[in-house]
Amino acid sequence: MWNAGHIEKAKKRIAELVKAVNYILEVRDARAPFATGAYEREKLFRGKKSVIVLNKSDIADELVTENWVDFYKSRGERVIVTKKGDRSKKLLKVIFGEASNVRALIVGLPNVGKSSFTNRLKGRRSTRVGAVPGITRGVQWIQINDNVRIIDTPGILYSELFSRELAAKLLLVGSIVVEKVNDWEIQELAFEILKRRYPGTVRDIAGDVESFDEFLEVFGKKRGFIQKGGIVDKEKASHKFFHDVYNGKLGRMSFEDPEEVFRV
Ligand SMILES: Nc1nc2c(ncn2[C@@H]2O[C@H](COP(=O)(O)OP(=O)(O)O)[C@@H](O)[C@H]2O)c(=O)[nH]1
Ligand SMILES: [Mg+2]
Repeated sequence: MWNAGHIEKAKKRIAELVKAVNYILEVRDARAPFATGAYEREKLFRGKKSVIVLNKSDIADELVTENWVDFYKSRGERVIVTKKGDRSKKLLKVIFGEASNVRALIVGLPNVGKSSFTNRLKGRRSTRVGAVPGITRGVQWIQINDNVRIIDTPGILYSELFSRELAAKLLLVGSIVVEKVNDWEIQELAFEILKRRYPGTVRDIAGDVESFDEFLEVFGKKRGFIQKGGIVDKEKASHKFFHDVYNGKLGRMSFEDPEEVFRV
């Protein structure tokens, strides 16, 4: 799904950046914290202080997010929850406390909200301040205040999507975009995961449907994705459906629980 050359390059780049920092802020999608964090983190982040940042909590199921927080805490991880609109000052306090000389790297999969989170931390006053020594061109520190500077990375990629379930969850949160998923079965599986957890939402949209195909028939008609001859354009309908899911337009949803993923 991702080009092997790109992945190797991205990994090298991150390894290089990790050397220049003393904190890693690992942004994940609160709706699927396992799926958006199941890369080789121990290897990548070796020995650095890391904080799991559960982003997009405004469109995740609140109780499920609480469960994830408890779960990570019970494993001795540091974890914070954030969303659109959170204020810089409060976030900085929660994340770094009184620590001095903070140099933090923001990492995570595509579309989990790394750039948004970086901007959120920045607030209004910060400025970009020169290159990071020894690092590939283009990377710059963002000075947040006297004590904190950060770097936003272009993002981690998986070298292997080790299960179909993982791919489906990444599709549900928009870390893999539907336009690039040619595998229809992954789309079907993603729909099944959503329907299993939120049958009421699916029923409200399309009534009692048995399959994704049937769902798209109703959804496509409702939203006007009709081709010549009155046939529903299922591809367009599917794209629209997944984009609505990414953006939380179907309501707050979470796609995995700690008990289910870790069988604890
Ligand atoms: N609802 C919601 N959307 C968010 C949040 N953070 C980011 N987004 C959206 O998620 C998409 C990807 O964000 P971006 O920062 O570009 O992700 P990046 O690829 O990890 O840098 C954008 O459409 C953002 O507006 C959040 O806390 N809540
Ligand atoms: Mg970005």
